[in-house]
Amino acid sequence: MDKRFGTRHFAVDRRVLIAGATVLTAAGAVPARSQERPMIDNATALIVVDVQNDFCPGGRLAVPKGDEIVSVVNAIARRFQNVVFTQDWHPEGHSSFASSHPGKKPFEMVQMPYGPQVLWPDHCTWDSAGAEFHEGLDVPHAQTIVRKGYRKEVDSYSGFMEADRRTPTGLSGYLKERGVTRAVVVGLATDFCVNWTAQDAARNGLQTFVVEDACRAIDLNGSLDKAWADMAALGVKRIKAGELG
Ligand code: VGL
Ligand code: ZN
Repeated sequence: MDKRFGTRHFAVDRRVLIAGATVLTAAGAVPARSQERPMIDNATALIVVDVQNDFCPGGRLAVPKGDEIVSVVNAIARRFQNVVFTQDWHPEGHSSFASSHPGKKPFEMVQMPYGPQVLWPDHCTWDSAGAEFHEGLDVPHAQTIVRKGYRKEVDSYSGFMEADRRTPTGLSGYLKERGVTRAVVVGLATDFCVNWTAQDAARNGLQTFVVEDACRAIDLNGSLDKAWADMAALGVKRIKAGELG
């Protein structure tokens, strides 16, 4: 091979430009079978947010069509070497539950010491079937599960930082220590936990993508439009699964 065009040149050639974003496929990666797409490079992590029974139809805080993402997530995840799951994980009587606030109903707001909080139906209580991952998820190579929302008095939509905005989960350090510089975020719900996780990924200096067809939203009072705008303001790129490269 011509020395001027070593592996570096080859790596650059494999970049795929998507709507101004650059998503990398691993340099020299060859798909296992010709119809499969190439592997995503090792510096990019897939963060699969809260694909749990309570957020799927039949669950206690069902996201409309939440289960439709499962096969999309499985297909995407097969191309990643680094996969992290987040898992919403609340004790009974969690302060984000309307049932913990006499006179309040689900989807009303309250003021918490850390700011406004939407009140939710009880969901994802540890030891409940609703907190388990959807049984169709098929990502055996996922390496880490970050649980969040386990402190009774503080919620955590983000996989990186609790709602008090002071208590990190450790995910940022985990990714940095492993040389991860880019994050692709999928899961439930687009306008809550995906949104906050993607925003925090960007704030932590990761180049961040949200795959919109691998997410579904709750959409409370315009929360979905606001989420996309807030993510865009932080440089988060909105892409479709077919655009991953
Ligand atoms: C979520 C509301 C409450 C989410 C979690 O995963 O988006 N939403 N807890
Ligand atoms: Zn929750």
